[in-house]
Amino acid sequence: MEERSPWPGVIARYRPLIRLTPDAPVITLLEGNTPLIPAPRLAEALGLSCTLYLKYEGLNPTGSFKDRGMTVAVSQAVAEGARAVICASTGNTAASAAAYAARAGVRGIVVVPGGKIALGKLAASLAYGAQVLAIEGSFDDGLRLVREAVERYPVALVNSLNPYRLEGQKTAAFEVCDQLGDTPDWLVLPVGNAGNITAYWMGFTQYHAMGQIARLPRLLGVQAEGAAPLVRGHPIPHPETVATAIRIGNPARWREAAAALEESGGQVVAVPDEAILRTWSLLARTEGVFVEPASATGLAGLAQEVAAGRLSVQGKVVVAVLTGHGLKDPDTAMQQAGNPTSIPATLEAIAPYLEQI
Ligand code: AN7
Repeated sequence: MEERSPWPGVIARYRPLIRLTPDAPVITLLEGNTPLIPAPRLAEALGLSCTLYLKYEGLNPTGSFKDRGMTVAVSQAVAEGARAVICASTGNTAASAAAYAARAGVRGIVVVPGGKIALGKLAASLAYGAQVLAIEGSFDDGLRLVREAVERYPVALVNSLNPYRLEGQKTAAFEVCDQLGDTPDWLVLPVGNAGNITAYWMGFTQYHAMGQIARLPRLLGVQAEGAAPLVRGHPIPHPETVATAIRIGNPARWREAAAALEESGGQVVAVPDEAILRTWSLLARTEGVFVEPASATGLAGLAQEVAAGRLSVQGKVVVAVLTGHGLKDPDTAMQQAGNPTSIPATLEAIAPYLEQI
């Protein structure tokens, strides 16, 4: 019989490479080990003559990449005696913090921009039993608020300002290299608060320094046009985009992200919401991969730059990080994809649809 070695979660898998107090209890939902899916039909539809892979992070336990960082941040917080964790969030960090707080048996408090987070994220955060505080304000206002709150109250901050979040999130870079058996030429991803791009670069440079990979990838960071502080070079006071996950005007990891982009010889670009939604639809229809709009942003930026002749990926290996699951944002999906066709339960009624085949 084949020997069974179940996936142990990102801390146990990469423990020697992760900074975490040695005696910390490991609070895990067995996150990580997400598939790297070849996407030839999508590459063709987007006009990309590269070998394209999708790192489908929506398959993490709470449906986004945030779980990789949250397992480490909450484990460390519990090791330090925290009885509550807090974050500001556009939704996915909230859901992840709420789940790992429940798993740890500590309180979770999440601050979200009122009316501006996707339904699946709100539902999940409430279901996990977190205290969900919807503010009259943006994500950036929320982040300011929680930074002030942790100065006064004994509660651990689990936004990506917390270095342990990055320690966990960098494991996605290790996985990409382990799965490919090589370094991709380009890693493409959406950028909001800029924690993820910072963490990927930490992971790649660490693997490179260890001799696990022979070279480093280039990074393509993509923002929504209405929320593109890194591209514009200044904070955006009132960011707007259909991709609510990345509706962020003043990223906490701005400096680190800019350094990573520069060191990698990469680029940061902005795309309009229409391009995000077009790419979102293509992902689902050409490859059967359903993501939330923010997750389509990276590929929309790649396609835009290649079409404009500003970037060539011909013959290259490109990994696009799909950060969150499509079920997170059912409202946008329904608005874009339309309603089902209602018919009576008869063969006559169904026949016209089968005759079209
Ligand atoms: C699906 O949940 O900031 O650049 O509060 O949910 O590391 O912020 C979410 C960010 C991309 C951007 N894709 O990553 C939050 C939050 C999805 C996301 C990003 C987010 P960062």
